[in-house]
Amino acid sequence: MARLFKKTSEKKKSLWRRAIDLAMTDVRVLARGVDEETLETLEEKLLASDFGVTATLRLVDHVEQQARRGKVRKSKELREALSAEVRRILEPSVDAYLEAAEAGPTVYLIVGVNGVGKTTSIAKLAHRLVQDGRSVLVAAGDTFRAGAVEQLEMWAERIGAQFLRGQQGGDPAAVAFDAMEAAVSRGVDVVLVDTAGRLHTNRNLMEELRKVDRVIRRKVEGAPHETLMVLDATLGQNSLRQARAFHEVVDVTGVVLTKMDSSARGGIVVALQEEEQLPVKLVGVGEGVDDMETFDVEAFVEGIFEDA
Ligand SMILES: Nc1nc2c(ncn2[C@@H]2O[C@H](COP(=O)(O)OP(=O)(O)OP(=O)(O)O)[C@@H](O)[C@H]2O)c(=O)[nH]1
Ligand SMILES: [Mg+2]
Repeated sequence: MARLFKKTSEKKKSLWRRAIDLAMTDVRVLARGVDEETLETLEEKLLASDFGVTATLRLVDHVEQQARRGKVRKSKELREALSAEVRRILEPSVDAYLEAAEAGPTVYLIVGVNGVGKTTSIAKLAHRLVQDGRSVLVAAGDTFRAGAVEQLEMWAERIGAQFLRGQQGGDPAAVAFDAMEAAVSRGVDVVLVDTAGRLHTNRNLMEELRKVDRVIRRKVEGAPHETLMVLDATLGQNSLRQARAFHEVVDVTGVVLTKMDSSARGGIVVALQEEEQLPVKLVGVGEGVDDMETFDVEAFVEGIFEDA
């Protein structure tokens, strides 16, 4: 499959350095290796930085084993052991840019709970694609929240994207249907389908999402080329539960991690890959249309494990 999106070349290490406190000033190494207390501190720090239980145990285990083999004797070596294992966890993310159609429109479906930044992320993505010279259609599939259609329309106008209106209170699957028809007949390059925020615990709304997805699949071969789950990085481990629930309903292919400009902890990137096999593909770093980065494994690893 073709790829639509180039990675940002500039490494944004600083983004991740602010987000994770892994400064291990108190690494104590005994003759046998790293001592218990250091391992406990490490475990606490990883959990506090949102690495999640599974990845945390894997990382602490790895450090312990390396220490037993005499490979971790100093703070620097501990960091090296950790970063090597995080790199292994994030290996599937190294090439994780956005997939695109070989022919015909590329369709991205954007999903997530309320207020995480779906509509803003669509605006950012559309902006980037328009700047790249693509024709972009944004479809207002959030027919639920008052003002949602207008919010997206305003973004579309500012960015120079085509806009497909949904009827407030109407069927979002009908919007998806119209959007697919319009995209094919107009020869649009990329369609971005907005959806209403929904709690993953609401079965009716999750069913509705399934229907939107089904319509897209039926209308355009190979679509949706990406189903992007938008997650608010400040919500920590809650995001994992959200991702799991959405993944059961639609085939989530990647994550847009928003609000990394705030006090969020970036370990969630590792938790998502390790526990949900979900790569983070894009990172939101503000409210403006330019405030989005592609996720770069190397910048992430260097950022979090750099000497404090
Ligand atoms: N600081 C910061 N704010 C963001 C980011 N992304 C979105 N926001 C803000 O988060 C709020 C919600 O954004 P929306 O894009 O409307 O979120 P949504 O998921 O579409 O919300 P609903 O449609 O109501 O479910 C807005 O105030 C955005 O400006 C980000 O990366 N950083
Ligand atoms: Mg929205």
